[in-house]
Amino acid sequence: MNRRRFALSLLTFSLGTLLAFAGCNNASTPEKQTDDKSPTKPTASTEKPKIALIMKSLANEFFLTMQKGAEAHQTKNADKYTLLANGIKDEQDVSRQQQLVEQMIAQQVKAIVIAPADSKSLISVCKKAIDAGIVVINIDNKFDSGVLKDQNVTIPFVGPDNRKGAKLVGDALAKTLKAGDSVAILEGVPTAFNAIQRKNGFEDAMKAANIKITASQSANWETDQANKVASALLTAHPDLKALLCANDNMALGAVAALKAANKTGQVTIVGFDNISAIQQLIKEGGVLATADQHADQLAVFGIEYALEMLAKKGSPADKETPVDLITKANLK
Ligand code: ALL
Repeated sequence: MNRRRFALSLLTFSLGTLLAFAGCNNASTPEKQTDDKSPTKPTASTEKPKIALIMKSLANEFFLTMQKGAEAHQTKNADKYTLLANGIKDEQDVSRQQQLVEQMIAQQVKAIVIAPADSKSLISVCKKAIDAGIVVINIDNKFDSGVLKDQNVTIPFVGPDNRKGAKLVGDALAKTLKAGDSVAILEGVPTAFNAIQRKNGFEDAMKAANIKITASQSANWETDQANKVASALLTAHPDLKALLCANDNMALGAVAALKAANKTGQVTIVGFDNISAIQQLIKEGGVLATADQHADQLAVFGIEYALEMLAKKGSPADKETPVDLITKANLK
């Protein structure tokens, strides 16, 4: 390798390391601003819009992937906007997300793209943002339409049809079971609309195949909780043939519970998200299927829509984004 190429790879390596560090740091100190690299601050009139991305737990690979996707998009579009990426530490820390929205209002961002931890309780603070002239785009987990209506707010949802995604996963599972078999569902946070929709989608698939849902319990999207819930379910219902998990983190907890109960291979696990740990398990046969809702693109779709809204101030409408079934057969 000549000296120039060596210097170049060293630079790429250091940059990579730096970015990796920024990512790690982000998980423990979630607030972070991803700004452009221009040495001089633009004047007020030419200033690019600041877009805030507010996510949920950055301890979940799903949101790290989402953040990386958003950052890559901002880098490619550095002339169009600056990005403030924020997350929380605990899946259910709704009040921290509320504070983040307040902070973004105070920082006078032009748009907020939010994946709410709860579908109802973040609407008021988002309304406050809208009243302050900020464009708010809801991604990933849809706000409750009843509460939006009650509060007289319109917030467009850019995200997948979670019921459809869960149905795809449930159908793939049903093909491996027979009518009358019994299964259990591990639900996400019960106040999150996407958790409810995934439960519905799993139920649709099981009903269509005449499979009995013996139990359905929340493990709040968390691996540890899923591990406990799954262990208890395996003991209480020794005839269970499958565990349908509303996200991959919970599927990981269920896989560990199976192992601890010496039941690997006897109970089928399915998940939702297509995180790397699950891809590995799908390849090895420990997990049958998951749904890919394209975490790397989810925030990007929301950001692009926010930019569009900022440019032409049209009336906001929901946009459906893709969700695909992932099994061993189509896993790259
Ligand atoms: C949902 C996402 C993911 C994720 C979960 C945990 O909103 O769609 O499935 O695993 O949040 O926060």
